[in-house]
This record gives sequence, C-alpha cells and structure tokens, in this order.
Amino acid sequence: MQTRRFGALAGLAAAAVALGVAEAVAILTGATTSPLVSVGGVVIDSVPAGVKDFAVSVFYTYDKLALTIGTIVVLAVFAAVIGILATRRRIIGYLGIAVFGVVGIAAALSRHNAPWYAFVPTLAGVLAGAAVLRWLLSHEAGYNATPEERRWFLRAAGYTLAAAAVAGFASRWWSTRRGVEADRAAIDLPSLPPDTVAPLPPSADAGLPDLAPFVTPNKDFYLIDTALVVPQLASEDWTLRIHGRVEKEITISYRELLKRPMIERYITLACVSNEVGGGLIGNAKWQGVRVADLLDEARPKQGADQVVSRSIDGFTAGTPTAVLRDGRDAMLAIAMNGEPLPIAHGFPVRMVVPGLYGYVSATKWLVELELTSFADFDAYWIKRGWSAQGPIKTESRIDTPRDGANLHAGEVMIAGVAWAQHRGISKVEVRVDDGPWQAATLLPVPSIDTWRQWTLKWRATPGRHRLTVRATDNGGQTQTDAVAPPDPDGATGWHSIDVAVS
Ligand SMILES: Nc1nc2c(c(=O)[nH]1)N[C@H]1C(S)=C(S)[C@@H](COP(=O)(O)O)O[C@H]1N2
Ligand SMILES: [Mo]
Repeated sequence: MQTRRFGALAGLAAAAVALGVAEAVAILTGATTSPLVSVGGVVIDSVPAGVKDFAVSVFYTYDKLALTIGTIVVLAVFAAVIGILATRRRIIGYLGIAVFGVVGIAAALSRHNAPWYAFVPTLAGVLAGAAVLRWLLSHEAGYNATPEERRWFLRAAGYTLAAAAVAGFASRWWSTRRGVEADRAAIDLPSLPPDTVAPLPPSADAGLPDLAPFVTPNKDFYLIDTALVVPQLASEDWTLRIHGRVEKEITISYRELLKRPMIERYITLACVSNEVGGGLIGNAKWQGVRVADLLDEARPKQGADQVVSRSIDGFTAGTPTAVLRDGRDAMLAIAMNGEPLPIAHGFPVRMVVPGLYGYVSATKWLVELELTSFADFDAYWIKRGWSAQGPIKTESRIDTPRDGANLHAGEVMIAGVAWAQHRGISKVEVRVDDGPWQAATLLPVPSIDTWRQWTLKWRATPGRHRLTVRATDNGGQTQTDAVAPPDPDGATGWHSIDVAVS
C-alpha cells in the first residue's frame, strides 16, 4: 500500500515535469500550441465510436475548462498507474512514459503545417520525465524506508510536482498573452459597395424582452467546437489551400482574400446538437468571399462531390460541392456583425453555408478546402456516427413567455423564432392546449437564409396552459411533430411550454 502510494506520487511528479518541460520548450521553439493541447486534442478525437453517445454529450457541448480538467485527470490517472507499476519493474515506467511520448509526438506532428521539429518539445519532456521517475524511484520509500527516507521522498516529489505545475501554468499564461487579439484588432475590413449588402428590414425585430434578438450579438453567439484551446492563427500566417480533385490548385493568402469581391449577408447558423427549444442557434451578418467563386477557379473534377473544409486544429467538415455551387451565399467569412471574426468564432477565416448544420459546413480557423468524394472521405463527426448530409430541419421556438412562467389573465404576447434556412418560413402557428392552430404574425426578413421572428397576441384565461408552436417552410412543408433526438441528423418535434395564468 505504501509502496503503491509512493509509486503513484513519483509517476505524477514525472508526468508533471514532462508536461512542464514540453510546454516550456514548445514556447522556446515558437510552436503555436503545446503538447498537452495536442495530446488533449488526440484524446478528444480518438474517443472510440463505442462510447460515441457518451463522447458526444461530454466532448461536444461541454465547455473548455471541463475538457482541460478532464484531460489532465486522464493523464494523471495514467501517470499514477505507470508510477505504481514502475515500483515493481522500472522498465514498465519507462515504457509508460514512452507511450506518452509516442502519443505526444504523433499528435504534434499530425497537426496542420507542423514543422519538422514539432517532436522536440515532447521528446524533451519525456526525457525529463523519465529522469525524474528514475531519480525518485532510486530512493527507498516503501515498506523498508526509514521515516527520514520517506520524508525526503515526499518533499522531493512534492516540490517537483509544484515546480512543474507552476512552470506549466506560467508558460500557458505567456502563450495566451502572445495570442492574436492584437492582430485581429488591427485588421481593416474592406468596405463593400452598398448593393452587395442585404438590407435589414427595420421591423425584423419585435424587440420584446426574452425574445432572441434578430441579430445575435457576437458575445452571445453560441460556441461549439472540439478545440481544447482556441487556435491562435495570425492573419499573416494564414493561407488557404484548395486542392485534391481540382484542375488547378489554389493557394491564397489573407491579404489576397481581402482584395477579392465580397458579399455581406445575414445567415442563421445552427448546431445539429440543438435540442427542440434549445439555444445552439444564432443569426449574424457575415462578410466574406463566395466559396463558389474560388471553386470556379479551381475547377473541381468529375466526381468530386464533396468539399472537405479543414481547420488548423484538424477538424473537418464535408459539404456537398453541389450545395456550394447552387447559387446560395456560401462564403469564406472574415467578419461577423461588422467586426473581424472573433477568435473563438474562427479568426481569421471560417466557412458559413446557409441551410446546413455547422458540423457539415461551418469550419472555423479554416486552412484547407479539399475536393474529394463522399465515398472516399468521412469528415470529423461522420466518423463518429453522425449523418454525412446535414440540411437544417424546419424548427420553431417559443421565447416568451418563458416555460413555467406565472402570468396575469388578459392580453399576453407570445413570441419566438422559426427557421428553415435557405427554404424560408412561410407560416408559424401556435396552439393553446388542444385548441385550434392560430396563425402568428411573421416579421420581415432580409432573405430565406435567416430565422424569422413571430408574435401572437393571446387572451390568457386563468388556469394552467400548454403553448405549442409549429412552423411551415416556403415549400409548404410543416414541421414534423415526430420527436427525434439530435443524433444523427438533427432533432425534430414541436416546442411546447407550460404557463400558469391567474
Ligand atoms: N475548427 C472547427 N470548426 C467548427 C467546429 C469544430 O469543432 N472545429 N464545430 C462546428 C460546429 S458543430 C458548429 S455548430 C459550428 C459552431 O460555430 P460557432 O461556434 O461559431 O457558433 O462550428 C463548426 N465549425
Ligand atoms: Mo454543431
């Protein structure tokens, strides 16, 4: 028992030193990311399909802090086990550390544009970790140890752990400080000719409390991605490579992208993981270059029916080539609501495609477009069991009153949003309890690519009531009441809320 505890402590100290040294060396060699982040990324990406549902619920929508802590906990358990095994056979300890090293080096080298020396930080960390393990385990601290020996061991391991943790956090703090926020703030967005901007009808927003505003402010826009830390990609380092099954490969810099003809459009982005009534949806004004223009230049070859957009952090989304070229305003966006793309939303460049869920279209920190076929390549979430095709399903949501609200009898304004991107919303109806469907008032929209606010005045009578909403798209298709979960291609069902009127 004692020996085990000391072994675990030695393992933890060795791992902490390995990570701290790797982190520090990564910064010295000018790497844009750290081994912990690369390994964390690999951990996230390689969660087996067998635990897919668990992985999705934990890794998909969870916040970054939980992810970081989770990764550290996993690494710590692994390190402790290695330390314990190493007290029996030293070689197992070294082998365990070697596994760390292989994973770390593979992760670092697998990153987009990884320099040839990307293995150096991990190698340095692993060697330091092995040395610490050897040093600590060469001192007797188990059954036969004297109290002095034990005290020495605890102190040595404790100080090592603490020093490594401080070094690790200091490096992390330093590297975030060197982030690209200053670069982003210095960007001069090209101004657009007035006819390229979709005007916003002044009455698109009813301006009711609790009703989602027509344009979602950047700070309130939902965030979904698999990146353990937000990639810091400077605009001057950015290039986009369009390659694969094309007649002409294209590489374009940020400066060149900014010189191209641009459009500005309101487009509502939605996440496939959004539950009925959920908030993983937002509407923004995006400015960017049409994807179709770039594809026309690259000239996709016969059979290249999928465009795989790849992020600097390895995320991929697969979009039908036909959708990108069917005339809709699919774009490589550089600005969101009039400012350079926020870093968390994909700075410097992301893709935005009206009508498709984000996981098949909206790649942030975009660096590559690869023309291929759906038969030849499965993108990130497709490998994990989600549908390869992800058109957004017609949905609607009641924002006000709130679910569970206590209301006074009399006139109540019911309002919410409805969406069927790139088809458009033609009708929204609300039902009180089992009463008849009543048509809501639809507010104007700039295009069929955004959500649409709706309102309905209700004469509320005392008692408990259930309010239900459903929408119909411009093709006359009414939103289905069949309840389906988000997995594999988007939730369906009608949104209902319960209110008490007195
Ligand atoms: N690089 C990268 N881009 C990504 C993702 C990701 O995990 N990594 N997630 C996608 C998903 S699932 C969605 S719904 C949208 C969300 O975009 P937002 O975070 O700007 O709202 O980004 C897409 N782009
Ligand atoms: Mo998503």
